[in-house]
Amino acid sequence: MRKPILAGNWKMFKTVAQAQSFVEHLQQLAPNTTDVEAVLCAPATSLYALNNLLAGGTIKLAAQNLHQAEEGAYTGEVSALMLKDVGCSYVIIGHSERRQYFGETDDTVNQKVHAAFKHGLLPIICVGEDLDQRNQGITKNWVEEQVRAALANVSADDVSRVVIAYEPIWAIGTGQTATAQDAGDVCTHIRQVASEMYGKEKGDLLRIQYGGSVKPENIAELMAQPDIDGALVGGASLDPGSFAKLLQGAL
Ligand code: G2H
Repeated sequence: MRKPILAGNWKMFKTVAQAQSFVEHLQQLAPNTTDVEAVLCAPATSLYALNNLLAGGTIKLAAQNLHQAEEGAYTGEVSALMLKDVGCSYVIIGHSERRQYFGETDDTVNQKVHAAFKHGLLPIICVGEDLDQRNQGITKNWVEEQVRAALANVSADDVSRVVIAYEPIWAIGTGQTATAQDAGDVCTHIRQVASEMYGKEKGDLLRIQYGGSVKPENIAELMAQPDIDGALVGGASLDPGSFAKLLQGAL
């Protein structure tokens, strides 16, 4: 019922030439993947070139951030309209690195979600607890608050097109992964929250990814959890061979 979605978050890696070379390799290794939605979240500098390479194929393009304003004097920022203009289908919003290093809050995340929808971009909204919160046993409450805030005033029509990425901060880039069961439990809770907010039918349509040190060796176990519909992958998405294996594992 829900199509799996595998997104590679390249973060601040790859020049345009490196990004193009990745796509050319991936297209040879995994041509026309249709059973899993493949998404590449590239740095803004590579989006235009990648859009030309990806034209007519099944791999979707995503940005890693956007600014919530329509346009204006925001030096260094990129708007939803600009991202749509260079061929993005998705945009990551509220990644923990943005929240941690760039002061993003639940409120700016919500504003960005609305800006994305206004221009036909689909948001991949990141939520997750840090180690302290996990040790305090407040993971589910924390994540629930983030989800409710991110979805404030999002319509029932739009919510079925949202992707939520559950990324426990302590598992990001550390090699530590939440156990599949733990990750699955939090994702089940996220679906329950969405169902409470929008009704079970809409909650059942919401796609939920797990992120945090996902690699070819552990993706199948994570995907076996009933409420995990895909993964947001950082380090292991940088190599086309590894990304192709992740696509296989996400089936
Ligand atoms: C979490 C993840 C990608 P990694 O940031 O969003 O990165 O897979 O390197 O832990």
